[in-house]
Amino acid sequence: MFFKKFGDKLRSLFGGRKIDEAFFEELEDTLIEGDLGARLTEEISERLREIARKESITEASQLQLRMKDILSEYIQPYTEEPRKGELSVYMILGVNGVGKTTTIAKMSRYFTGKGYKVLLAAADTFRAAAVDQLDIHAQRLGMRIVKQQMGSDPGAVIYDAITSAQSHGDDLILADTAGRMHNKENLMRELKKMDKVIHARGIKEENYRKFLVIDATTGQNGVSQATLFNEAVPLDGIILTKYDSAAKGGALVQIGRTLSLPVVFVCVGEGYDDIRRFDKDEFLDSLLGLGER
Ligand SMILES: Nc1nc2c(ncn2[C@@H]2O[C@H](COP(=O)(O)OP(=O)(O)OP(=O)(O)O)[C@@H](O)[C@H]2O)c(=O)[nH]1
Ligand SMILES: [Mg+2]
Repeated sequence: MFFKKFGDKLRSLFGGRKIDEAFFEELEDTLIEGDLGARLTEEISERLREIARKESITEASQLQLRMKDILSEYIQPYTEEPRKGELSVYMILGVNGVGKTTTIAKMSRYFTGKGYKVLLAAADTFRAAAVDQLDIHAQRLGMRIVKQQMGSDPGAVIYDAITSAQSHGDDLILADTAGRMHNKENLMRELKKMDKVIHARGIKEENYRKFLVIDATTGQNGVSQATLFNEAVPLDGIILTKYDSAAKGGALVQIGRTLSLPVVFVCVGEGYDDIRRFDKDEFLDSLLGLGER
């Protein structure tokens, strides 16, 4: 069988058939496959069964929009913008290889395009290549960057970045962080150090944000990552990457439902412009196979 996009599957499932037990069973299997998780799948299925019962709905097609209403309650866009004329620090977190560094490059271009003065901070000092990688993006995009040698204290990089941004009148620091799978204690310790520096340098709480990058191709793992990180440091939002490689966004709905974290950006490719603000309507339409994406 060929891999069929989740939305296409749902579209054909909802199309032209009567509601019966087999329909709900197929729906549940499809939702599980789409990374919505067992608990949430059951909840959605139950709610749809109840709607069908109460409203005497017999056509499956009539439930497709109702499912959108249900998912719509679970997932929200992150709507806050950085404040111009004040310094904000966005820490970009996430496990190995999810796309942190690439996303920072994209975000720097996005915010520069909106008139923000952006500074990059190479606070992933764990790998030598990590600093170089961000540096190459900075050069290509003409962004300012603050970096130190590999192995230096990420807190010190943040400290330098804040000093530099303040004297330069920047609005926004985008900080890359190390992606190795920390255990929770290590993760907390590292982030606490950076936290301390950020607070000590007078960055206001409302201008300090921690966003977690989740790779759409990792499915259910994304949910565990979000849970783990959010326990270690309260997160402010999620960025979904590689949505072009796997148009399965079910994990995002689960994260929204269980952790109440809003979605900031969705990334859809390796190019600098392959980044979109999260548009709930568009996202749910594509997830559910409603109309064209
Ligand atoms: N197709 C696709 N590829 C992406 C996207 N975002 C990032 N990538 C690719 O994913 C790979 C890893 O990206 P990085 O930005 O290096 O990820 P990272 O989280 O910084 O990785 P580490 O620093 O090793 O932890 C690269 O090959 C990127 O080009 C995306 O939205 N779509
Ligand atoms: Mg990186």
